[in-house]
Amino acid sequence: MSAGLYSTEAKSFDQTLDLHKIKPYGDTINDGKVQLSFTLPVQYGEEAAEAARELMRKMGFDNPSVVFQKELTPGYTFMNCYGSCSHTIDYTAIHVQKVESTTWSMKKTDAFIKEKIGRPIVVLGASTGTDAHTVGIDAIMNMKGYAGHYGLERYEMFTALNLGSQVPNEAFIKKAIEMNADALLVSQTVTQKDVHVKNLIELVELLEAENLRKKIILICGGPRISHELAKELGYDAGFGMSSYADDVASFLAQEMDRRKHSN
Ligand code: B12
Repeated sequence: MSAGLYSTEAKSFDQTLDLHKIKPYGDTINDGKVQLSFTLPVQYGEEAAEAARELMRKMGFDNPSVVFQKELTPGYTFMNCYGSCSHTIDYTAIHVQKVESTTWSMKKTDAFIKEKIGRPIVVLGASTGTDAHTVGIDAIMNMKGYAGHYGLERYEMFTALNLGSQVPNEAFIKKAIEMNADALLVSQTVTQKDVHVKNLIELVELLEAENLRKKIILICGGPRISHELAKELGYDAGFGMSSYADDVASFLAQEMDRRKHSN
């Protein structure tokens, strides 16, 4: 949502919004209301609730309250809390590194590839390393698509193969060479102990060792992937939550065309 759109809509019912000082709201603009859930490694009870409120005060919340608590297992208590955030953000100073492409419809992307590239783009996808999550990469590649967006397998001008999950980086590269892939799509969902970073970096290093890195468009995605992180790790683009095949397909088509002109 753009700052302009938000300010117009919000100001139409509340005149107190200052984009230099925004904060969350629940009922009235600027009330700061936030709902927070967490688990404390202590016994369920009044002391646990007070500890949660104390923690929220330290986090910068006024009027903290615990509205629900439940023992998960002896010695662990889950809490739902409300509080009013005392901090504000200057929204006008926010700058985010974003994928440079325009998202088109499947029809438009197919037509563009036909005209500008003249052959189908070959794409391989996988969840790599130990990552067993398949739904994200399926959402991007599957013929049936996801949330009303057809996956790459549905496109006329993509040859798309999804290798599934827990694919070792070496096997991924072997298949890429075999298929003469134009692009690799990596999905990483589990981020515990930064395992995603390790897997993603390892793939870049292996591609470099094979002298393939520059020949392949390398994309990663997942709920905790940002374009900024992807670039930092040596990828061409990164796609996070709520990204669809349309976004990736458009980027690939436009990037292939850009590369054609820069070579
Ligand atoms: C289903 C699920 C599982 C299933 C997976 C089954 C399967 N076949 O996929 C099972 C039970 C196997 C599982 C196991 C585990 N899971 Co799990 N799992 C989930 C769950 C509930 C849903 C994930 C999902 O399918 N999301 C739906 C898809 C569509 O969303 P998405 O992946 O974000 O994909 C979108 C974007 O991110 C993006 N995208 C994703 N990939 C790509 C790739 C490219 C190239 C592009 C362009 C875009 C893109 O596009 C997609 C569409 O918009 C989440 C919690 C949640 N509600 O999200 C936890 C969750 C992901 N799991 C988690 C964990 C910890 C695990 C385990 C480690 C648990 C354990 N201790 O054993 C194991 C790990 C197993 C392993 N080796 O990987 C954590 C991860 C926390 C973290 N930050 O690391 C989560 C967040 C749960 C939690 N709150 O703790 N899990």
